Amino acid sequence: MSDVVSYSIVDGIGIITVDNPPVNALSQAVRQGLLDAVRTAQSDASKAVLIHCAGRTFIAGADITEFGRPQQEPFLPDLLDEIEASAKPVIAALHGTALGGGFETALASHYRIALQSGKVGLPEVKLGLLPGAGGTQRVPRLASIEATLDLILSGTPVSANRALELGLVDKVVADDLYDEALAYAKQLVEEAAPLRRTSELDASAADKDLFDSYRSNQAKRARNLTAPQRIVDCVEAAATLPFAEGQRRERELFLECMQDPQSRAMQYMFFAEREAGKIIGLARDTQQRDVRTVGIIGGGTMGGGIAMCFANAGFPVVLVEINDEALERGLSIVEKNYAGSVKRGKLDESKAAECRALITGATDYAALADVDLVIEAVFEDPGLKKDIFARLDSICKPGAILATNTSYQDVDAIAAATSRPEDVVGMHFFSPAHIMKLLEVVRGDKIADDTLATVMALSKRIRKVAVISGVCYGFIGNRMLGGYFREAQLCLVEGALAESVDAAMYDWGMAMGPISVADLAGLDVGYKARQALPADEIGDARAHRVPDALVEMGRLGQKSGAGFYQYDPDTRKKTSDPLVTEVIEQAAQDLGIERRAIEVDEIVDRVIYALVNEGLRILEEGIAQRPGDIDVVYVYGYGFPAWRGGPMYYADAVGLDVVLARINEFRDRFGAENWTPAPLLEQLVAENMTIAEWARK
Ligand code: 3H9
Repeated sequence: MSDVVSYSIVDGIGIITVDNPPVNALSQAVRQGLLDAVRTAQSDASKAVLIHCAGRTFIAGADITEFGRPQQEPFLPDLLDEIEASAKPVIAALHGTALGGGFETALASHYRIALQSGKVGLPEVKLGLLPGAGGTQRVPRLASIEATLDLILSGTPVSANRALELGLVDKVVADDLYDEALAYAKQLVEEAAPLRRTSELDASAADKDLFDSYRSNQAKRARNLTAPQRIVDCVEAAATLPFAEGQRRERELFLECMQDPQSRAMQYMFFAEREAGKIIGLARDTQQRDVRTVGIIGGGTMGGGIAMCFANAGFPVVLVEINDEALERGLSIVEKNYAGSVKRGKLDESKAAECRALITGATDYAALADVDLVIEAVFEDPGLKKDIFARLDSICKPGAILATNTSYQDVDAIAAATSRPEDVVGMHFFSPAHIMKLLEVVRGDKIADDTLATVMALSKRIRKVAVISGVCYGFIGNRMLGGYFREAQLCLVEGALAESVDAAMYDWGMAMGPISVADLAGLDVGYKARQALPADEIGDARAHRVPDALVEMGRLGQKSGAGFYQYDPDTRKKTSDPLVTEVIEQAAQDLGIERRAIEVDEIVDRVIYALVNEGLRILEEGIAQRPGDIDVVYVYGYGFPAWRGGPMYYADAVGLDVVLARINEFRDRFGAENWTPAPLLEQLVAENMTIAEWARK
């Protein structure tokens, strides 16, 4: 029939097989193949039609690589209408992840059988889209309105068994999906089962208040996002209009999403995330080391969180601390975190107990002699870290990977403390490590290819999004953050208030304003780090004036109950503190700065363009492999809004000439020390090129 869709008749059943690796996405060729096969089946000897897929999954959705180009016929909604209109029963056999347009194909079939290990879902919202091939109209004809909205608005797939409970599939089997599906099809033929067309069923009912409450809830939870509101509109249309009219509404709103810059940014992020895992200069099939056991040095918040990441993925972990007391404290934090995960419904009790049992403790480095990977997670003291690596060198078995979880330090210098720098790598986790998705993998000068390839593959097993960074102070994320925080702090002394800087950035889309982030991280962390640095590396001293004054007043941030804000000891709810405004005003006076009103636009541009400018330097120096990697770091590690696509994508979207003009304006107003445009920015503007175009060269 075609390269990607084949058709044959087995035992009277027309078997359509989709075989379009890696995930059987609905490319034009697959859509055409499906249409041809369904049409053939209408007039041949088959009595029913079975759609199934080769490889690891049923169709995982529309082919996202085709988005943004003119769509070619057959269009998916038309194809699915034709499948549903088939005069012979159509059965979909689901395994792997039946997602998006793939699940919509199943919903347009008359019966659905699924493998127990399979999942179904409509993740379009994660791409800034809505299910555009009948998903918003057919799901509420099988499941309740609440279940429909929860499924589509979360974008999170559900298990086959849950789908059965919801009425979204008809039968779940433990294994042998193909044989079971064939038998099911034959049984339906024998029973002369009706053509159960989903579009002909009545949609579930719900009153207007329910839709409105979802709208207002989404306005808070999915702040600034347009797709969730359109999804509620579509499902309301399903509940109130005949199928064909609802479908028209879905089409209109789907096309609106497609035109929306938010969706383009989120599609870009989808591919940037996958691209980040690829190591430039290394073959995809580079040999990997076998990692089965893990040792972690340091049972603090970070070490405990890292231990959980590995235990959750099934690795036995030994946590090493300096004495019994510290070890007990570390293990009790792990215990508390697991209890929290159970309470929040993230893990069930037995799974949590299973994971917890994988973590053991020790107070002697001898426990690390046989592990395959050691991660050092002690506090940021370069001397201590080097001592630890020298000890590991003498204790660990040959071939063990030795990783440091430093956020700033020179990984090459740490590697040089061992006789095996090829085995040393940076693994910079973000706090809380068992929750945050990002992992910066730091590639030292002497690292072996198989060390790097192993760590990148491992990061996928522990469900992190890994990005490779070269060695520099702060790597990609924290290095860029320097300018971001500097400008936020300078805005304060020049005239803004903590609340107005936070509000400007939060409203722009950041998960949290920079001043609140500083309080959360602890103002003493930067204070101590600055004291360890030579004066010429501290940066603009005016920017540290207020946080340093607060630390010296004992206001360390959230953990001490006060920093830039006051925190309720029980709820951690923050309130403004007039005393902080006084500290800011005093700092301005001491610095001879006359405070002025600062517009929101100025706050946003200073803070974000500082990020962009440093990002361009990082690119130019080759610290990041590609602009998308920087974007992934910021979206997954620093709360940058995915719908703006990360700082590099954002700069291209604004226009590099606009960014350069504004940076030049800031240079003229505030001085070249903080505002010298990155050479790459000037070069790209001169050559009339975007960052994305430069990266493709
Ligand atoms: C939609 O369906 C719209 C409709 O409602 C309406 C239309 C009118 N297209 O993630 P992985 C590639 S919107 C093209 O590493 P995993 C991916 O780039 C769509 N390519 O594997 C990667 O390529 P490479 C709704 C796709 O096992 C390779 O496959 N569907 C697509 O960790 C492996 O991917 C979704 O949003 C695609 N749809 O996870 C599902 N999907 O190797 C999106 C994947 O060159 N996909 N690729 O880097 C996923 O969630 C995961 O990929 C999946 C597998 C769970 C399927």
